[in-house]
Amino acid sequence: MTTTVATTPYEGQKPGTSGLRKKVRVFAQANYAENFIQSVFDVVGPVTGKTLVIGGDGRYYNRTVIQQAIRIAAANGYSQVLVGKGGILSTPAASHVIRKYGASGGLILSASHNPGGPDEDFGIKYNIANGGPAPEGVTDAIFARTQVIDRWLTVEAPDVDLDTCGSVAVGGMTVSVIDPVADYADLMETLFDFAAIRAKVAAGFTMAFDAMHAVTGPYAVEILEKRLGFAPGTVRNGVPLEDFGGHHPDPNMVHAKALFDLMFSAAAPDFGAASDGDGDRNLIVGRGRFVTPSDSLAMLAANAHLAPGYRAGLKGIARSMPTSAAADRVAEALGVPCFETPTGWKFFGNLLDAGMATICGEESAGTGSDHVREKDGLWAVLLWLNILAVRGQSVDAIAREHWQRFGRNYYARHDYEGLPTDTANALIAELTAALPGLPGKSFGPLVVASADSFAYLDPVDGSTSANQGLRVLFEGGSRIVFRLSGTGTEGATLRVYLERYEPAEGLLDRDTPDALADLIAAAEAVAGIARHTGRTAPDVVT
Ligand code: G16
Repeated sequence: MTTTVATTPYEGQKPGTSGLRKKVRVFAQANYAENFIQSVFDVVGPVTGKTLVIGGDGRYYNRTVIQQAIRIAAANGYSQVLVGKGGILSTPAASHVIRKYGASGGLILSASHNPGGPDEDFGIKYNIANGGPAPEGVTDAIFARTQVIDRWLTVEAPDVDLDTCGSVAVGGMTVSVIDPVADYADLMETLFDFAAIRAKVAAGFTMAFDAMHAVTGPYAVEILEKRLGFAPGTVRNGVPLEDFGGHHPDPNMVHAKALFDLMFSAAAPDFGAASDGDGDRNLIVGRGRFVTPSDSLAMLAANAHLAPGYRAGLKGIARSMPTSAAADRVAEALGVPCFETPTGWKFFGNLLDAGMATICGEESAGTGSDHVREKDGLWAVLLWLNILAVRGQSVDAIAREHWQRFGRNYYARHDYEGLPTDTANALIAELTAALPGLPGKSFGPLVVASADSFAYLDPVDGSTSANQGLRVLFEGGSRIVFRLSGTGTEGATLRVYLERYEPAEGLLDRDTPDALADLIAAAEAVAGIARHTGRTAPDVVT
């Protein structure tokens, strides 16, 4: 029996870069999650007879919202819900399940790399039938719906046992609890040369994978330890915890410090990697060699043909605008197009669907391909392993050869977190107004070639997205990008992306902070970061 529950709108249910992310205590308010989920179904409906996938990264409050979503889905007329056992599905696995079972979409419950727990973050994202994040047209419509919603629908039904695979009826709908790992692991076997990697492991190749007590633990144990033969214990922090063990499940040199320290020590294994809260980000670190996400995209693209799934070559490469231009040089050498999109994986969906790009990547530690419509942490790790197995070289040697061929894009991102929103907006407004006067100006040895606010024209559907970051480009290929994060839950985060291009015949072995010193000074001079924020150093450097 369907029940209609009267409600009133909540302010601020606007999906950001990747869905609606708020504190758990915000989501826990009466009707808050229900309003948002019902708004999604109202926008993407009619949903009668359709299949919905539900999964999350296992963080605190996942199970509560999954039970709510199941009842609301039944009341709205879905015929089937597929949910990962334990409520778990990594974001790339959810994307695959949506595609494989022909679902009309999915709810992914995650706040990605943000911390979890009763006082921390939660999130809900809707993905469409191609398996990818809903495009802006859909998220805008969902937001509009949340502003006028006056009821949500539910059925009376007990909670579904999420810990036992099998099917049960909820109202007139079937809920199938599925193995969250099997389909995804099988897909990976079709893309990569598992036999070559297994042989390499059998010959003594070692790795450390930090699952950060997040969703990839069960996937990594199955694939790395069971199917590829890495020693038990290769996967560290492999049990998903609701609060990620009290840490930020963000695979960077700050939050995966233990892995970094190991990889730069005498005890380092051959290869190190990590993934984030929901399994879509990756960290790649060889023995004594960190590979920036931008470089990783370029190196993976240059070597992808060594893996069975990409032997036919790439149709194109796509990267978000703040990601370094290292991939552009690879695309040029391969004779394929390189697309520059706004930040957010949702902008890659059309290019992948249209067969215009095969590999995509972002500076924020996301890389992926047309096998799903999300970035995919373990995919990147497995492609690296495949390349290492075929080339028989270290990560460091592969990186050095790459730079000797293409030049090196020294790169860093400086984050200023928890700024008052007004302060951050004032900085951006002032800089935006100053952009037209910058070309021709010098900052130390750097001369501004051009400056603009990035806007994107989607070549597939003709839609435009304006105000996607401020770019200051210097002569010689260096640049600074300023942008406000769209994934935080408190105040504003200013991101400053610094990139310096060093040609192949130049100095390829400098320390990154040293190589970027002129750009760091120019960023301060151009934007007045200290003047606006009172901060003299970033909170996080990645
Ligand atoms: C999300 C998006 C990514 C984006 C990242 C950073 O990642 O899916 O495409 O690059 O946010 O966004 P921002 O700079 O706005 O914080 P995730 O891993 O958080 O879902």
